[in-house]
Amino acid sequence: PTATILGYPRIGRGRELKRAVEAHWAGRLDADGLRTAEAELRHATHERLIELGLGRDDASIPETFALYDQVLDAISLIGAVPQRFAGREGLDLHFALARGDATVAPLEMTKWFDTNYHYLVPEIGPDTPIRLTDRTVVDRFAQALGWGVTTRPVLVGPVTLLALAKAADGAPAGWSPLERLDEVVAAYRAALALLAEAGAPWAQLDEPALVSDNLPTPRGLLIEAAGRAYRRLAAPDAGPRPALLVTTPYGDGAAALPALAAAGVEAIHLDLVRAGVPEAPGPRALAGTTLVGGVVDGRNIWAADLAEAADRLEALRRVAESSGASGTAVATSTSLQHVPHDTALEHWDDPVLDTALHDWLAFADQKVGEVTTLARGLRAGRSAIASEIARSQKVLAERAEAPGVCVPAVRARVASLTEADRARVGYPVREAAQARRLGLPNLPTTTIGSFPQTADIRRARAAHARGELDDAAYESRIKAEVARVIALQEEIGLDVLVHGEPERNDMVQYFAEQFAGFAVTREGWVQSYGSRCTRPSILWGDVWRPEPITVPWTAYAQSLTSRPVKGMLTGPVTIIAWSFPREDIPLSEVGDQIALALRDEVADLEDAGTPVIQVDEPALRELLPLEASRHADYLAWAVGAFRAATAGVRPETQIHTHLCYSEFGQILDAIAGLDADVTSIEAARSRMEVLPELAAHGFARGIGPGVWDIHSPRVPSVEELAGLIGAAARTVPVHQLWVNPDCGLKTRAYPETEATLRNLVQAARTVRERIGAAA
Ligand code: THG
Ligand code: ZN
Repeated sequence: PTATILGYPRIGRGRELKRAVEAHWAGRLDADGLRTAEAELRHATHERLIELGLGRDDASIPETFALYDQVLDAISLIGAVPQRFAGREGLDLHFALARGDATVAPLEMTKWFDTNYHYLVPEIGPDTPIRLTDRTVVDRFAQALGWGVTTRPVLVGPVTLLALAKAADGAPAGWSPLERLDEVVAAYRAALALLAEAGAPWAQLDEPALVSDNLPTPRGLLIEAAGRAYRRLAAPDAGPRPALLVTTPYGDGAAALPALAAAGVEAIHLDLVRAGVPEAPGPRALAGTTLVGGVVDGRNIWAADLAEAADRLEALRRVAESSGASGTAVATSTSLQHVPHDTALEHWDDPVLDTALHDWLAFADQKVGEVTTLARGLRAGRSAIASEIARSQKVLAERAEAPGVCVPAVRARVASLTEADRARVGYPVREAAQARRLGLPNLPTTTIGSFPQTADIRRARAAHARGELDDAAYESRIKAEVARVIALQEEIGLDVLVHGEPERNDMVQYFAEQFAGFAVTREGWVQSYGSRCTRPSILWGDVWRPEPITVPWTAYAQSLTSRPVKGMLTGPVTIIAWSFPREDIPLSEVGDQIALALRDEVADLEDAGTPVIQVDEPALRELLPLEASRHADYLAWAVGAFRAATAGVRPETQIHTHLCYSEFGQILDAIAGLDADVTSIEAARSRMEVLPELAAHGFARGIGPGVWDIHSPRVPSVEELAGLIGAAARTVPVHQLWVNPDCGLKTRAYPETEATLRNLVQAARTVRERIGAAA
């Protein structure tokens, strides 16, 4: 293929996948029905991609469908199922791995590289079975061939699969899943043989691990492992196989290029959005290999600068030619799974959407068009796409001049930020002032912020958005919900209460709707994990806060109770990470703009009498650049922005933050640097692995390791929770410890939420008594 994409959204233009799998889970759609829905969705996707210009017969259409997650599909492919799932099979096994069931905990879930997509973490030990046990990838190929489309099957590559795996329980200390590479490669080799037999001319193996310094195994060793793995996968004497395209999305794959080329794979993809065109590796170094230039951004929604992309492709072609490569092709930098389907699905007549924005954007379908345009330019010369390039230049020029893109007052305020604006008085002073003001017991209990979003509340919000419910009626509906949630928390006996966030759709979109500089979409869904989606906001202009956002709800909640109510905000890094940010100014500057808008909100909350304010940064780790050389710069601006948002408060105002998605190891300094008085973190699924690290790091402020894994409806018992709290209390001084769930409760239902919170409060009391008795 000369024009291709690494992957396409699988959720469906109308979120058909979400509806089908959720209907299956609810017992409303049987396994055959789900298979039929899958087939319809894949078939529609293939036809759409052909309509957009990809070839029907040349393997340029990638098959990246997965019912839940592409890593889960790779785990299934090689049969690497942990022992605790024994006795399950088929779709029941598949979804038990993903979501757990009545008796078994699911695989851990974490972020895919530096994206907001979550994958399931393979658990691999010395005894984990590994052999080809699943034909799904072959069946999907054969089915599409039956429809008359020659697809390119896509698999998570063997090195990436193992690099992302965690050692299974019971594995010896220091054991690495990569020790099983030979067996995994053998399973992949068997899968490739079946694909060849089914007639697949190409297969794609995604190896983003080869661009990351953020994995447990050093990158150099991963590249070496890839050299070995692909020598065996590509070996000419090992029987028939498809030609192999190995991709290196999300970062700079240049270091892996020589090893992959020497292994004999037929095509190598480089992400030329995140990295520059590599140096030519040597006169014959790429013989027999096609270089695939990922020049169209798969992560962002801005229309490409076609002139710049064409320059890059021409530079790549020179590298290819001087290294004896067999060709140059055009692709996206990453899978398009990170962007919505199609700008045409938006309601551009909607008064809240600035129609000018339409021209600035490219969602997945528009990006396919960009790829085919650039491929035409590469083939026939730049003059063949002159009109497309001219249009792209015109849009970029218009965008630069559009009102709101540069707001001088915002620029000036950011420029005048000083170090003093980012600093509070020392923690001991704050701790004493806060203890006096709040009067909390040891092991104070709280929640992360959101309470379950009932269907009724969702309906009210939707009706209000459509204008069918007037402001007054909406406000009283939300107030009633806040009052209910406050009363419930008082009755359960929690110490620091929240208003429950019934007015929020999403913790980023809610703020994006109120800040200047953002647009939100109605149909721009992107898969977050499994059937869950978000609609990332579009951060296109300078950011500022026209008026207070959360203050009325928080103040109302506080008026109902004598216990402290925590105000809830989303931090600058998370707002950036879960939006599609502008790229015409540095992210550090965008971060400070958002920080100052939040600083205004924090000041107003404080003035309204809010004693505790939480600024969530769950995405702090997510935006950590994959290259170690870029960590320090990122962490400096990320921490600086958080501090600019929060450091304006008085000592007696307690600042909380919340982080999730574990793997805090590399950012412990930054967590301490946030200087929050209390930090709650996800810890239940990883069984508190982070606590010893934090303790060893000398972390001296409040810490709330999550004791309830909110990703599952399972209700932990008082004893189980008390055990976790007790374990935490052996690692961290009791006066620092808080007791809370892992994350917000908005995806949970009330029955398990109430039951667990009661157990959690009881468990905290039990441990307080035990500790009191021991003291
Ligand atoms: N907001 C955004 N990104 C996120 C989260 C978030 N990324 C990480 C994490 N939280 C992902 N978690 C979820 C949890 C629930 C849902 C999506 C991501 C969810 N989505 C609804 C659905 O798919 O039905 C739609 C929500 C809506 O109506 O807006 O439940 O919190 N940006
Ligand atoms: Zn969380």
